[in-house]
Amino acid sequence: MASLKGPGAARAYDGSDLRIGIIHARWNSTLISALLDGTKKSLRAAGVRDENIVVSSVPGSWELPFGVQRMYASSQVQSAHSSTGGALLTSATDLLTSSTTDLPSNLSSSSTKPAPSSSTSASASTAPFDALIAIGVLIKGETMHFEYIADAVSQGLMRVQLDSGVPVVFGLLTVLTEEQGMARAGIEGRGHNHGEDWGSAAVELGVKRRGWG
Ligand code: DLZ
Repeated sequence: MASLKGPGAARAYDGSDLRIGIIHARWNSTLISALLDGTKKSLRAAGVRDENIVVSSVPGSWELPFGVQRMYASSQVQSAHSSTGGALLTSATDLLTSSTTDLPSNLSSSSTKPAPSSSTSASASTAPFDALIAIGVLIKGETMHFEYIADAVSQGLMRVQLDSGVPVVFGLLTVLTEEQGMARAGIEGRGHNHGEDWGSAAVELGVKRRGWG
């Protein structure tokens, strides 16, 4: 059925051999937690294995472009280490491929199995990420802060994906009120959880990146 809003129908993409990195800001953590859950739900529905979903966090949305860039670079280093049989990881690699959300335990998803690092799990992929998802929530305040951050983060994320050639899904909500954020995070049965669209976009782009057509 045609839809006015949203990404519309797409064929189902198989994410079973994809490795996906998620990096989220910790500001507005209730909304972030719901969006993260929605994202993981759709990744799993597309077949992405829990051990191949790596989640890390940064303080606020401003830090997302840097976090995404380093997370991807770290995965390349990690991949090179494992392909040469090296077990050593740099501290930066360890830090940025952390498998926990850093959200307080009451906000992070209890159903999420921590994704083990490649050196501790036989089944976890050690390949560089096929796609990354940057999640943040900016709520407009009384100053120009919102505009500056929203613009810089949007441009930064676009730059990372074009410079690196790895898709970076834009999971940045820019809302005027908390209410709007709740509707877009599907909280309390309201609206639609946009995280689900972000997970699907990551799988589609991760697959297409390997070969378009
Ligand atoms: C400072 C700030 C403000 C006021 N609002 C938000 C917000 O709504 N969402 C968000 O993700 N981050 C916010 N931040 C934090 C900045 O993104 C950043 O973490 C700090 O300025 C430190 O660089």
